[in-house]
Amino acid sequence: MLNSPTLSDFISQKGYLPALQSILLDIAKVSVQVQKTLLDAPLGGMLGGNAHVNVQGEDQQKLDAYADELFVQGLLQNTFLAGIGSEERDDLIQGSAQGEYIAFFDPLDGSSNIDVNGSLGTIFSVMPRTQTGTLHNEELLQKGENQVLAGYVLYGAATWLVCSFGKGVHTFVLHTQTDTYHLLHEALQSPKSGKIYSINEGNILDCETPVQDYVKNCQERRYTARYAGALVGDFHRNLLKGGIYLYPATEKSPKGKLRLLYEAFPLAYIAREAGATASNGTMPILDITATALHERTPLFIGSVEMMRDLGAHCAF
Ligand code: AFP
Repeated sequence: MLNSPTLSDFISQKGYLPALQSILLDIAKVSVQVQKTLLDAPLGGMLGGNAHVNVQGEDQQKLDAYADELFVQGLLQNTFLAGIGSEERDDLIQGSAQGEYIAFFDPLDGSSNIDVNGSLGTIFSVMPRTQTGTLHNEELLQKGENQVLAGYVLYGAATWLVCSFGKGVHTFVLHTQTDTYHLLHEALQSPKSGKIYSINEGNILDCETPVQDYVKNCQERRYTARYAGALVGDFHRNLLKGGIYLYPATEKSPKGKLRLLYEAFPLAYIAREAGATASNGTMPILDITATALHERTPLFIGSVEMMRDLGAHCAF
C-alpha cells in the first residue's frame, strides 16, 4: 500500500489549482499534529474541559481549543487564505489580504468522544472570495455549491483524510512512521442504498412526526442503527457502507444542531461527489445560502435511495 501515491504527489498529478493544493497540504500537515496530540492526550493532561463556553454555548474541551489553535496558526501562514472561520471562534479571522480563499473548520468534531477514546474528526471547507482586499463578513454568505475544496479527517483506529476538489472523492490514510498520507481510494463511490440509519434516538419523541415515521420504517425493515455521537465517524461509515444520517430539528434545537458552513456544507459536498445526497428537509444543503458564520441547520445525508425513502415519509 505504501507504493500508492502520497497525497502531495496525487493532487499534483491531478493538476488541481496550486493554491488549493497548498491549502490542502497545510490542512493535512496540521492534522498530523492533531493526531499526535490525540494519541498523547490522556497521559499529557489534555483530557476534560477548560472551563470555557464557546460561541456555540457549548463547554469547550481542552482539545477543542488546542486543535483550533493548531489549525488557525498553521493555516494563517498560507497566503492563499484571506481568512478562517472556526467553530471555536466568535468571528472570522483575517488572513492575507491577497488571499483568494476562505477556509472554514470544525477543528475537533465529536468532542463528547474525547474523554472516552471514541472517534473524532476535523471537517473543512474552502470557498472562493467574492471581494478583494480586507475580508468582509458578507463574503461568507455564499451557497454551499460555491465550495472548491472540502473534506474531513477521521481520527479513528487509523487516520483517514477524505477530500474532494469537486471532481470525485479521494481517500488517504496516514502512514504514521513517515507522517505522510497515501492514497486508498480514488474517485470513491458511495453505495446507492444501504441498511444503516444514524440518529440520536434519544431525541425521537422531540422530532417531527414524519421523521419519527421514517425511523419506525427503518426499524420495521430491520435496518441497523449505528450512532457514534461524532458526525465524521457516522458520516464516514455510511458513505462507505451505504446508510443515512439524520439530525433533524428538535424541540431543544429548533433550527437543528449541526453547523451549516463547517459541518453540513463540506459533508454535503463530499456526499454529492461520491454519488450520495444531502438535504435540510426542505432543500438540498448545497443550494442553501449561508446567513451567519455559526448558522445551524437540520441535516439529512446519505445514500440516494434511502434519502428518497425519507422524502416519501417526510414529504420533502
Ligand atoms: P462538536 O464536537 O464539533 O461540537 O460536534 C458534535 C456534534 O455536533 C456532531 O459531531 C455529532 O453528530 C453531534 O454533535 C452529536 O450530537 P448529540 O449528542 O446531540 O447526538
